[in-house]
Amino acid sequence: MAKFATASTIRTAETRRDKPKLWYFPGSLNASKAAICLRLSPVWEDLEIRILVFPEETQSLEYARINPAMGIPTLEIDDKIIAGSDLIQKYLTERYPGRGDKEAPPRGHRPIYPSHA
Ligand SMILES: N[C@@H](CCC(=O)N[C@@H](CS)C(=O)NCC(=O)O)C(=O)O
Repeated sequence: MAKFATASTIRTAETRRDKPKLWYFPGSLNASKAAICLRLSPVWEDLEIRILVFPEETQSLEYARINPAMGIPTLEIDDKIIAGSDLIQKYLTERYPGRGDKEAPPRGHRPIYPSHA
């Protein structure tokens, strides 16, 4: 039975991946957030994307083995299986920051658009 939101988790995989793999469903906003984070990261260049059909494939045994909560998205990267866009964003920012992460203005920096108030 589908829920509305699933917990984010990070697990250690049995084998280390050379190439990251994103399990993605186009209708999921959380999957879109993860895809944007990946797009900003250098790992995008060598990313495998598995597009899932909802709910047939997201609730399949194959996917349950990757993500037992069967939520979307999941990223397999290095020796990790990361479920949830929030943890995917954190991992990429820490391990594989892209120009967007490194060059983003710090909090409190002046806004892009000047205030006319
Ligand atoms: N905490 C996760 C939530 C992931 C989540 O709940 N995804 C939804 C789709 S946007 C989902 O998989 N729903 C199906 C279900 O809960 O069974 C995140 O930040 O990505």
